[in-house]
Amino acid sequence: MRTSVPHHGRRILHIDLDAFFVAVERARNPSLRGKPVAVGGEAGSRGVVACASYEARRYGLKAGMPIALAMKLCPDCIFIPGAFERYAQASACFHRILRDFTPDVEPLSLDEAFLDLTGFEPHYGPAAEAATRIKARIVRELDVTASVGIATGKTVAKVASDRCKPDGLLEVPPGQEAAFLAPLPLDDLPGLGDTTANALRGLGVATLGQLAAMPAPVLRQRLGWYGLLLSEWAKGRDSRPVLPPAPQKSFSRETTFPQDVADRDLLRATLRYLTERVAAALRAEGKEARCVALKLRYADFTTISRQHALRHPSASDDALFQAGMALLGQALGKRWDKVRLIGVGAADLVPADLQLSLFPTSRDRELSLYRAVDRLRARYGFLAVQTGLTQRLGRLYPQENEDYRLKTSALSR
Ligand code: TTP
Ligand code: MG
Repeated sequence: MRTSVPHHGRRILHIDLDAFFVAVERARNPSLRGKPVAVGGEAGSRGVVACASYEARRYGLKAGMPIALAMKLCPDCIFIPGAFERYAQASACFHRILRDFTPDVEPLSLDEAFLDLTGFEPHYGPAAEAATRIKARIVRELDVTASVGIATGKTVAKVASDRCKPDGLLEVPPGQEAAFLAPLPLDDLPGLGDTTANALRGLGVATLGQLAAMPAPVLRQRLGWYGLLLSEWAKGRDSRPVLPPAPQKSFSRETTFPQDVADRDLLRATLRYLTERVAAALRAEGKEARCVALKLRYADFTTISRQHALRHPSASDDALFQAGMALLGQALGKRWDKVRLIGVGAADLVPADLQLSLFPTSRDRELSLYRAVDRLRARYGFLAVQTGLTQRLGRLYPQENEDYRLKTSALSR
């Protein structure tokens, strides 16, 4: 139905969280509010600023600036080293909220996405109302503000959200795109790099209105097809669709040990932990795996990978772990040596069969148990529920955010 809507009738949202890393820090520590704050590197170190609060930006601080310079510009600024896991977690929550509103979400970065809300009026009211609800939900769940631009296409929506920061909402009505962009400098157009901007300025073009007015043959000659594309965008014409990412084909988690490991129990415990993470990720996506893979890297960096096909698709901790253990047993049977890295993956995915039958089978009971575990963990952190096996990892790894902090955090998906 939506494909029949012409491009100029679309309602595309661009949403971007405000001073994201700082906002996450402020949610945990409200005393940072209203003050110049920067996340990135340790104060006095050679790092750079990753994120500066709007108060700090008034002193000229911005992302990418060396900390040393930032300290000079704003001696009162509070510098925070930052913790990527926290931002990754907040980001996952942010993108989950967006997907609650529509599956048509194209994530752009940790704190940024496009949404296509065309045709959702009967459901959420006008797009601006939906945007207000999305913003409110993000504040409620993350205590972070967002800025939203709404337009008929991606380019104008993104420019609009940039221009209403922080905590803004700016809708460009259909037909107003070109007039909205016209007075803005070239740098405001996403996709227009420094080199092109300089080339255009050399031609006497300084604003998007002037770019839009350039004769096509001149642009074509100077900048090629790219020039024509930029000119279309500068006119506010952009029919590119919002593209949700392709469904994930596999899930995996791996970690490198702080020291090479010969202790089989420790290998088993780590495998158990990684498998639980993989299984939880599968369940969160409503998927089951037909194949389990084990990866081992020995101390001499030799790396092996072994797969095991499951008789029935599964997202059960135990079923996946048994398969992983069988693979580990076989691998170590062939070569018994110190292990540097261990990883587990789930592949050949199918949609989970979520129907519980009228007369519960043992599989159904297991499924309800895992759902309860997942709910507990969503509330109290991953370590709220542990098996005897994973508990011993506590001696090896520091805990952070109710989870073990492995050396290579299990971000690989
Ligand atoms: P941005 O959305 O570009 O910036 P921001 O959220 O800090 O501020 P705003 O959107 O309100 O202008 O980037 C999101 C996060 O990505 C940012 O908080 C920190 C991180 N980041 C870096 O680590 N290095 C960088 O150079 C940039 C630009 C961002
Ligand atoms: Mg941002």
